Amino acid sequence: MNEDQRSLFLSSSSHFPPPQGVKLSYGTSGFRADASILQSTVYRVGILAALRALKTQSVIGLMITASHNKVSDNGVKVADPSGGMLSQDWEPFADTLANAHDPQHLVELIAEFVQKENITLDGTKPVEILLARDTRPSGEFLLEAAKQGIGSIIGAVALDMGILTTPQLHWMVRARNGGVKVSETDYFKKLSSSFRCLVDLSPSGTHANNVDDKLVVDGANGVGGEKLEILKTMLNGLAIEVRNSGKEGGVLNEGVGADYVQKEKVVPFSFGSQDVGIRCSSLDGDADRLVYFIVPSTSSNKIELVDGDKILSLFAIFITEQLSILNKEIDVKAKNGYQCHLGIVQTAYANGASTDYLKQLGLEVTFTPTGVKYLHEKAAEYDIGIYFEANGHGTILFSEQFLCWLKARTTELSDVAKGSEQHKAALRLLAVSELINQAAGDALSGVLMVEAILKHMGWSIERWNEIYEDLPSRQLKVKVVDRSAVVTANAETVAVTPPGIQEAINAETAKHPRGRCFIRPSGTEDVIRVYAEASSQDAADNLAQSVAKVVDQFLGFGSS
Ligand code: G16
Repeated sequence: MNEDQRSLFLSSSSHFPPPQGVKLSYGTSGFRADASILQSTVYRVGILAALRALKTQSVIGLMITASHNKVSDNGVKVADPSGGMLSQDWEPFADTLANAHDPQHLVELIAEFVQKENITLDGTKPVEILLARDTRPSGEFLLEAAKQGIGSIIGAVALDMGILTTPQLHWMVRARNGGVKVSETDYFKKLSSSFRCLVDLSPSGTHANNVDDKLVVDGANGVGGEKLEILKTMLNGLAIEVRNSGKEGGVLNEGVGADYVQKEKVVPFSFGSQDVGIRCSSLDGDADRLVYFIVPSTSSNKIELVDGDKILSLFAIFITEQLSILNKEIDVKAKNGYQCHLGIVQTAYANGASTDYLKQLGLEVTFTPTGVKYLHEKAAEYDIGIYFEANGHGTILFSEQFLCWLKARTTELSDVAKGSEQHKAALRLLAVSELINQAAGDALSGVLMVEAILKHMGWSIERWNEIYEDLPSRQLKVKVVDRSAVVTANAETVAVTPPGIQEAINAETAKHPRGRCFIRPSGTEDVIRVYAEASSQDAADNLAQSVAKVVDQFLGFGSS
């Protein structure tokens, strides 16, 4: 590192002293904490993103959001050249960088890393970093810190893309690295045109159940509601009403949003008896999660949740149907044939009934730890990989090889075969690959995908919800002294430490028919999460409560 670069670092980093007595870690989805202590972290992630761009000689993304967390929190994460999450082998460096105690230490760490990674810091090959933030008020000053971090690396240029959903930024990074300089308008155009294409390919006569009725969407008082208001004006054949768009003065994620709806299983603010019989859905604070729900015709505020597992199952049914139409007329062993490897990826949070259902469909199901960074990586191993977390994070990935084959099939077919069922199935799969965000789980593209499939099947939300019945479940969170004391294995189904805790969980679980329970440290909040499932709601509630007590005994504030 030359002297100019060194002194640039020293002077700019002195404006961003790290918070005292706090240890930050690049968790499930980047750094998250109270916004008031994040300036130095975001500044340092700006440096990290710039180094990543120089290393890969690609466009990198930096998103300022804390997604489902309360409005006083904020966070920051990096999008890699593929549009996916930051490569996991850079996470330890992110941690070290964020926790460096003074400018001198920071400069030494960077110099060492730059040398190890063979990164050239002479400005001869300039790179771009796309910046975006969600609607949190703290995003504004944190964005400035990110710009300063990027500006402290010679040759790194920050491009402020404004307020975006997290998946929009991931999508833009991916597209730009594919050589297309896209804008937000291109994103909306792509979604609306591929949705139209998919709907136009629906079998005639299947629209009856839902074509004329509307979808009501809870925007979590965040960026997703705002963007959906724009997108809906570009859609034909789908009426969307957005509530909790943030304009009505509601607070982000407070009594609203996908996380609230999924965890509490109650109606979000501004929903109620007027919504009985209507399809409802909920986005989270940065619009990368989506759940649907039904308001039952009772006086309680409970809902019937149609969660990420059901969305996954709906997608799997549709994709399987298209593949079987294709395969019916193709000899997969022939020269022009293709044996498409379809895989499903879930986490331990997946309701047991969903996994049973998917396996009954003959599908290959694998599990990873929580966090889209793990699911995405696994799903990318298939020709078509469908991944979803129960909380509504997920997407469908297509391999380049399979897409090339599909494109060739649609053009190769004789004029007679064009318009055949086989041709339509290939076109539908291509439309899905355009509509669904290949970079990250995206609630906006997810909504359109669900709506297009329901139209295709002629299904109401009730019919969709009936594909299987969820096992009753309960999630709780427990505040502990140090959440890192819990280390898990086997896709988070077993707690390896502290010693003895798994045996205590097993003993509680054994008391309940069809009981299943696990604990894990959250990567986005300072808590231990407890998930319990059992044959009745009371049993699931009791199991979760008793395991929360176990956690408190082992790790709570009175434990030491
Ligand atoms: C992030 C991750 C998700 C994960 C969620 C919950 O979501 O992107 O994959 O499921 O955190 O994480 P935890 O249970 O570790 O707190 P989001 O929507 O908050 O970005």
